[in-house]
Amino acid sequence: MALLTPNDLININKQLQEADSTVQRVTGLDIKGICKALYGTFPGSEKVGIVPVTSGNGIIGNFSASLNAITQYFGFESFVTDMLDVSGYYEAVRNGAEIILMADDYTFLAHNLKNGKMANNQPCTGIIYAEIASRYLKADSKNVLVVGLGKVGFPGAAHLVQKGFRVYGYDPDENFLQRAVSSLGVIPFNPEKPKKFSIIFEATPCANTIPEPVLSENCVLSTPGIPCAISEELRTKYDVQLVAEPLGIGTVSMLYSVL
Ligand code: NAD
Ligand code: 2YJ
Ligand code: MG
Repeated sequence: MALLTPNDLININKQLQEADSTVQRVTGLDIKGICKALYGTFPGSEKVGIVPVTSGNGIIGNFSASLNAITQYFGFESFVTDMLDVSGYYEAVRNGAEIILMADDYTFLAHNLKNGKMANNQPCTGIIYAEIASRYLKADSKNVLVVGLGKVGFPGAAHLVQKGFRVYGYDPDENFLQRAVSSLGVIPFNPEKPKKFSIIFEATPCANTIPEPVLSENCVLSTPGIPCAISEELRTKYDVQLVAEPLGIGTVSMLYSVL
């Protein structure tokens, strides 16, 4: 289980602003516009309570503060509880939180206490990064390459299949690849026989996962994976439109999905 580090979250507002302008350039919509199109919802005056959780590997420096900055960037009212864990949850509800955000080492959830809806970060992240990729205004075809078919990649691949894309998938774990082939109809991608793509969605915990021969000039690489899937050298060489941000895009996808 890859954990975020405080370093990933440095300057989260700047990272969000940059991601927002890339999303706008790539799709014609900003991140809020993508969320509205995806879920058909938009925020009213929901108050978000963020509860720091100490279990397992414990508090991640910058995590709760970053969630607070992210929720406010997207127009929600929010606060971080002073207390932790169960006492923090109690504090959040007593202080009028309508949506709870909290994470341990396995699950990062959003729970809307008013309507009962609950979201998990992994599928919500996969779906929104896939949605952004699918909206590339200069895409040359309906072909998409999905690299990594785990907890984030699989739901993203499913979303692309559902939207009518021809989805090529790659995962070195044969079981994960076969699951996507048999249950989604994903076409297994063979890195030995590469072809070029203008849309790539990546979700792995590894660096340098995109083989150079699949990159086409000015392609979109939409990737929540940490560390980044592509070197700065390759990004520049192919003028890749890179959508990559460590926490905010997935979080706002969770929030809109529970409205
Ligand atoms: P996971 O372990 O469930 O899945 C990762 C998959 O990638 C596995 O199936 C693995 O076999 C595959 N993989 C490994 N190396 C590969 C390679 N070279 N090529 C292709 N596939 C490869 O992990 P996950 O929960 O799906 O998370 C994926 C990444 O996304 C992690 O780095 C995680 O931290 C990150 N993440 C980011 C955000 C965000 O908001 N940016 C949100 C959630 C998760
Ligand atoms: O409250 C805190 O500071 C910590 N308990 C946050 C833990 C955050 N958890 C993760 O980063 C895990 N990878 C689980 C979330 C999966 C989505 N990336
Ligand atoms: Mg994100």
